[in-house]
Amino acid sequence: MAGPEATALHYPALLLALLVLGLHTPAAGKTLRFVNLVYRHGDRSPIVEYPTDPNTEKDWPQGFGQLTQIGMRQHYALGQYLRNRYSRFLNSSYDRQEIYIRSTDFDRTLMSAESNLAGLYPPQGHQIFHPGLNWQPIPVHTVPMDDDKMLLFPLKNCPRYTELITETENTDEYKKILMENKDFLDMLSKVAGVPREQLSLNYVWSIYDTLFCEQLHNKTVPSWVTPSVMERMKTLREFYILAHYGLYKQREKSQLQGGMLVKKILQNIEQSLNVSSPTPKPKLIMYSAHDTTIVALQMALNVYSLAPPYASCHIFELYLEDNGSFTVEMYYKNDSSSEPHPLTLPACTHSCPLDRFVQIARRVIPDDWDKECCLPSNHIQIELIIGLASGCCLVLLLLFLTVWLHCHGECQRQGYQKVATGNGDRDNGLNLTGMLSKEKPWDLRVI
Ligand code: PT3
Repeated sequence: MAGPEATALHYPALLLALLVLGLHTPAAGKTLRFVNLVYRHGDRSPIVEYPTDPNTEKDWPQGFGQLTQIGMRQHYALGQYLRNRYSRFLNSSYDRQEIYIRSTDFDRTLMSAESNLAGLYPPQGHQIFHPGLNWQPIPVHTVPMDDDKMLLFPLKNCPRYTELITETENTDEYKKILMENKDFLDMLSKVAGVPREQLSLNYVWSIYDTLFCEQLHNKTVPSWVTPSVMERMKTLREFYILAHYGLYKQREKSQLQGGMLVKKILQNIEQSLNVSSPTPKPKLIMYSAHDTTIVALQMALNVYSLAPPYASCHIFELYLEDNGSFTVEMYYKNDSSSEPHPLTLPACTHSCPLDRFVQIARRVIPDDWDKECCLPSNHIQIELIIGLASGCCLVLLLLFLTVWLHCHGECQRQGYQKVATGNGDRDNGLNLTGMLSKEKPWDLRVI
């Protein structure tokens, strides 16, 4: 879904826009110019059950992987918080040109975005379309899961990334963690009913996640699920996340993962500064996604701390400073009851000059994702097809010539000769018409 998002990242254009805007803006204190949010969906039901799970999908009102009412309330509250935070920045009533929302194509993320918007844009005056209904429809855009190269992490079909994970799993640090947790994993494999060889750290995360959801919703859990077992699985989940987005060759992993989202966010910032474009640009872009989206983003920016809780929200704010320069500030709201924490990009200040922000963030942006993932690009595929086709033609031609030369030599050695039919046949480039006009079409002569 392109919407207002289909621009390339043109750094010279961005710098020119900075210059023009900077020169023409009167000094009037710091003003907020653009906001980009990335949030995790709210509380959900488990995604899967583990083999010995006493609970099943039927125990959840809407089945697995669905936003719960707790999740809806979390996002409604976040929407209200955003209404309050941006009360002077956004129009008090919904204006379709000032906001753009994109979600991954999951029920829970789409519904989280809708709950959030219910809190952010309760209808005002003429926007109330049904008396007593304090809600209005607002578009939430998405793309099919298989096409989502921006919000759905880890991004698939990237052989180099798969290779990096294998390399990570072969590091001493990774092996040490597995060694140190061997007895625990043996025990977990038995109680959870998962064959030991299948119990990867990803599987541990999945069991932990299911139990976390079940406990939060007061479902029965087996007696082996003690606080210390939960704590141990939580630590292993953190390690798994670290191993997938950091730990080893973090910059390269980021270029293949979170860098794609960083690129999009820089494009959005650039677009918000594009004064020459006649089309109105959104002041707020929000992305509704997953824990892994926030992890990939924060790892790429080197500001990651812990696995993101439900409805946690990473905030980018672009400010025009009173001296005409632009700065970017990042915040992380990971607790509904407290204000967002300021985040500081390493090697910059919390209020980071835009050009410095771009300079640092660019390091994790892939030049050509397909190429860096070692997937043949379309261009290479076409070249390969043309090369193969030419090669085949050449081989056929050589084969034909060889056979022809062989036959020709053989005929001459054996004293056979093709003769003309008398109706204009040509042989060896000689016109034999008339010479043998009274002969049978093929005549055998001894030379
Ligand atoms: O709970 O945030 C989460 C998970 O990411 C969940 O939404 C999930 O399983 N996503 C799978 C695709 C990223």
